[in-house]
Amino acid sequence: MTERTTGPTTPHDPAVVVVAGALYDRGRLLAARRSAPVELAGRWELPGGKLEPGESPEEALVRELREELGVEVEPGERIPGEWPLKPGYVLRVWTARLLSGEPRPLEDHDALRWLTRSELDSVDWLDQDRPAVAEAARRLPAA
Ligand code: DCM
Repeated sequence: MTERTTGPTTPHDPAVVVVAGALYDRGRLLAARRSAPVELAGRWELPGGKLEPGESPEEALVRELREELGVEVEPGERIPGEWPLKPGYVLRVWTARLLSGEPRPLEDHDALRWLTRSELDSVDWLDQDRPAVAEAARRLPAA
């Protein structure tokens, strides 16, 4: 996807919102390993991306997961909270249900894993994603 090179330029600019999906399928949560940028590569995240002008967060989530993973999803509820990323960027997370397709790492990722609750600690999540992952995990059946 196109990468903004700068964040907001004045303290009065609102933060850029990054939406990510806690994507569920059959009692498992999808984790995606970033392939870029270099400082984030190899770490695992809830897949998503930046909100574009005029989009609702749910629309952005559907678009991002279509672009990045090749799947159709149905957004659910927002996971309460908001987490700072790099300066000027915040992360907000929605649950989402897989409607169709098998996720493939088409953009920004080089590996995907479906994790049961007991497997969630087996990947190295980005620090900023951990609170949302913990909250998402509460909604998964124990395995
Ligand atoms: N990001 C993150 N956690 C996520 C999704 C994205 O920390 N679950 C960060 C990585 C990038 C920025 O948000 O710095 C924009 O993401 P992308 O490059 O995927 O658009």
